[in-house]
Amino acid sequence: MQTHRMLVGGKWAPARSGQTFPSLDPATGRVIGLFQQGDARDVDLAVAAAAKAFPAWRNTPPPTRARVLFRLAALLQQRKEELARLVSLEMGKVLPEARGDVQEAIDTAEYFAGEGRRLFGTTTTSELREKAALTIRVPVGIVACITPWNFPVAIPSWKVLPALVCGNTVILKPSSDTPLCATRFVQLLQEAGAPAGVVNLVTGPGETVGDALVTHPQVQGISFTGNGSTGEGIIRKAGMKKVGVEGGGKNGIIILPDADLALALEGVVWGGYGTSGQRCTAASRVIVHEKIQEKFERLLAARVRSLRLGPGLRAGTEVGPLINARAVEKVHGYTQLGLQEGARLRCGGTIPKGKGFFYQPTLFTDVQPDMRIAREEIFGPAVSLLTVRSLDEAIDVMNDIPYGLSSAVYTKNITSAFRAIHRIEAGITYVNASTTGAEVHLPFGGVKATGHTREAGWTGVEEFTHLKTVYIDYSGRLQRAQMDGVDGGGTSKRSGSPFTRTPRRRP
Ligand code: UN1
Repeated sequence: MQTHRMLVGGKWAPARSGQTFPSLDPATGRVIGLFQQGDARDVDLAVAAAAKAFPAWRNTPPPTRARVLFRLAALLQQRKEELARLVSLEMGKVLPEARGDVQEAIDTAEYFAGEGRRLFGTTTTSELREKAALTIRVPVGIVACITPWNFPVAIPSWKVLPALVCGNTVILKPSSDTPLCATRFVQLLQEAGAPAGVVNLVTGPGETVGDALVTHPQVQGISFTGNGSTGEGIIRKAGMKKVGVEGGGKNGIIILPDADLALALEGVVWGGYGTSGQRCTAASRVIVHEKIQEKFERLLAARVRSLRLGPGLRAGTEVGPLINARAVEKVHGYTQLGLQEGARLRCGGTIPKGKGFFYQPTLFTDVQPDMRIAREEIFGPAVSLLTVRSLDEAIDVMNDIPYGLSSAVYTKNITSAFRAIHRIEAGITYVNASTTGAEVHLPFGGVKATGHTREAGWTGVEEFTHLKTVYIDYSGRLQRAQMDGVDGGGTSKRSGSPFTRTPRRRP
């Protein structure tokens, strides 16, 4: 059994605790590697390494920093298949989706490598003569990226790569369910030429490693994706640090009577059961118009029953395992709850016998908007079907939850589509496409209990920089904003202050 180390200041090091923890293959429950059980002492060392590396990295021209990302994109491309197999092994998603996970990291590396020659600020006018006004982007400093297990390569890339190109030094704290993918990702970054201390990896529990990062006085920025209540805790503890939080969703798909039903069906199956429902963007509520409810329900139940459950690495598997035994318990708990609440279990709802952390794809119908199964994030292959009488009611049901990440509407009517776009309370709305599948060059994030951070695309740059506003006065005289420019840019009469002279006349 291989024991993996953490990366601190360019060296692969053991944890101070001397302890390790295992990472499991969720399809079998087998241990696939041992990882360092880091704690606050390891965080201190990693922060010291990141602090040491920061001045040189900040002063490296962004196009030079970006070369690391270009090289990483090429390495990820070369090793795509090997990495995808690792993602499938450690996280459990089916191989074609695992390839998508790695592809998302390649796309991200390419996008943010290009950012090395952009990092745009804004140039604007001044109210005063012979004065320039502009903004430049400066790095936040030492940033902690705390990442979940469900996109074990893609999400670290969303955070670490923009942070690097923007001139920050980084400490990555991956989920303890997928440390092997994070270790490979960081090894590739090192191979791509990230200097010592610029990227550090500390593995271990959120309660110790995560907490130490969030409260460390030298850590200036935190980017977290994961559980909503952990995210809220981070916001409370982080004080004045720059914090980005994405804390889950309860995403819905509205299906109107004029929709292409076959297309909507594929969308619901993909959004609801793809990645075994373990995406923040997964579709866990289907809000169907009563005119088509019966037909749609029948079609959906038949399709869900036919889904092939199995190991992610087995060809032909459509739904892989859940991440761990706790997840199986949680999803099953929601099945019990749904039954107690009076929803109708149309299919699934059972834990298959045998090894691994599997759950039968589950469909509840006759679900009411106030039931907990319709409001809480289950993060598993469980979909609730709700019936409505109109678009207005559908939108009300869609919005009547704490979260606001992704959403979708299936309709051929442009008026209905635009009404939905404008009125749905979510960070993302798809029209005639499912709730998952965000592309890396667009902002990603939510509203309400999901959090309000936007990451990826140009908002990835915003997340990992501060704007500095710069005024350059080349007039050679004291010019006072809001006073001297009021009547025509520096030619106003003296205001009577002892600090101003009458502006010099031009020749
Ligand atoms: C997540 O689950 O937090 O849009 C990210 C999607 C993926 C990313 C999901 N590109 O489903």
